[in-house]
Amino acid sequence: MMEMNVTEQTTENVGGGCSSSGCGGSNDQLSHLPEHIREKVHDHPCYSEEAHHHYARMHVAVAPACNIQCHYCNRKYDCANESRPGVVSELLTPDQAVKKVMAVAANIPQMTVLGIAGPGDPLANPERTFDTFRQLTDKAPDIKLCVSTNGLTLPEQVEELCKHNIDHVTITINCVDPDVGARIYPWIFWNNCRIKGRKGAKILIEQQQKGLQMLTDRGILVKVNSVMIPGVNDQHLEEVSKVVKAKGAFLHNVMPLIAETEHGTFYGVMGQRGPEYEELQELQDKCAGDMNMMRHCRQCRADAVGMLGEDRGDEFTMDKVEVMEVDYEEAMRKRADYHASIEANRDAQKNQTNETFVSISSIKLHKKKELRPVLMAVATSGGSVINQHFGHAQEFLVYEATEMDVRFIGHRKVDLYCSGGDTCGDAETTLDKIIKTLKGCEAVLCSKVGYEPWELLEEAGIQPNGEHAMEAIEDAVAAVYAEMVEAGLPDKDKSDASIKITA
Ligand code: CLF
Ligand code: SF4
Repeated sequence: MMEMNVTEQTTENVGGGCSSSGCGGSNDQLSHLPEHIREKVHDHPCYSEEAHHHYARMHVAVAPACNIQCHYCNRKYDCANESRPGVVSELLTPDQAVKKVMAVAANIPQMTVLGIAGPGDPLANPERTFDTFRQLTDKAPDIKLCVSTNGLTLPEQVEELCKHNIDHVTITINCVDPDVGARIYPWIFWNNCRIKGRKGAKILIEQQQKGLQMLTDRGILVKVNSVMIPGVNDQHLEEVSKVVKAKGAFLHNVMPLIAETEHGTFYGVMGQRGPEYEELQELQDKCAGDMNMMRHCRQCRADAVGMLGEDRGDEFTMDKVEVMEVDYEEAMRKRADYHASIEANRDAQKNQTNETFVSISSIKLHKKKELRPVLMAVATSGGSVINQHFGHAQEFLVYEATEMDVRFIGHRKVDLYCSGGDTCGDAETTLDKIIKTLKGCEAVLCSKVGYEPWELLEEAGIQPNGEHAMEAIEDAVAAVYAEMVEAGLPDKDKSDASIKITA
């Protein structure tokens, strides 16, 4: 059996110095990590791409204030460092946040992580943030705690973070050059003064780098988020990747800028564009030479609840939470059982043998032809399997298959094609948009697909495929690739237009 690499790679880089290594040998992307690091990331949906198919996170919006201004942020929207623009439904006190976390953890058994990520900067609201963490450490000891910050006050708060047993910290680092920073941050608030332009950016960068080093020195896993802003920092982020890797960051998450006029941000109003899918992937691939990349980020809201890519916040508004009766100890026992069953499933998936790549290689030898990669879209509602109807998908995961491996490269959001009832509303327009969003993909794998979309997808050069329902995603993508190779891969249409990433 030929070994296959699946999904993104991770590194062993805690406490300074990290070495990129592949994950060949099995589809366990964490297998090369030391045990204590594996334990930390194994069920964290952001730090492990594979885990995000199985486990959920939630955010509590307890941190309203911010100490810097980013050109991509408007205060009435969520912090764009960790969320797509959209108002936070409810700002919570720490007591309310704790109640909500316990209610969610009792009702969503997949939940493993509580993050504080806004709507402002958590460390600019230290009392509210640390009060929430303090209470949760005591009342919900099985939940991992996670925080995301712009890093301005990080060095002064590292000791406090350590006290709360916080293993995962995200710092948003968009630049390591103050001249670039001056084009992203108009001002920072520092020592009771507003400091503008390059001078402010320089302080911010120094604080971020110092905080990063302090965290990695203490064995805390640090993820670095960077917003890719074409024409501003896109050429600079490779350098950022190198610098943060050298300081021991665990993962780099390059996210697309989302800037729309209606968000009222500086960039939105000024018409600053976000990157195309291809531009984002190209930059992520370049950075991956130096660093392990996160590609499954959903830029979630500061009050998001559920699996990445879904938002169950409406089920847990405070008026509903207040009347929920929660026996947390009982819920914890049930969750432990549920997690054991998830792990049994994960183990079963890992143990599946895969002969596909052997067969691809023999076809290649036989045909003596270089094989090009193929992008495929997948509809899934979780569990690492193909289990969603085409018409029910609100996002598609995109995988790249080559003769050697299958790797996850990102997700694309779409409008729901089928919203129930006898008709599918404005289905034609919606389908047009979906097809446009899937451009570049040559197949779409789902549990089922209706006759109408089937025809139009085929016409657009995207082969619908419902034959691999309930199969593991990577195995199914590999199998479809083998079929395409066997049938003779057509030359790629070079005319694929770029598609803009939108919220
Ligand atoms: Fe939240 Fe962030 Fe922790 Fe995850 S999100 S604080 S590390 S628990 Fe995750 Fe959401 Fe992307 Fe953030 S998908 S926006 S990376
Ligand atoms: Fe907005 Fe977050 Fe930037 Fe603060 S750090 S300005 S909340 S995006």
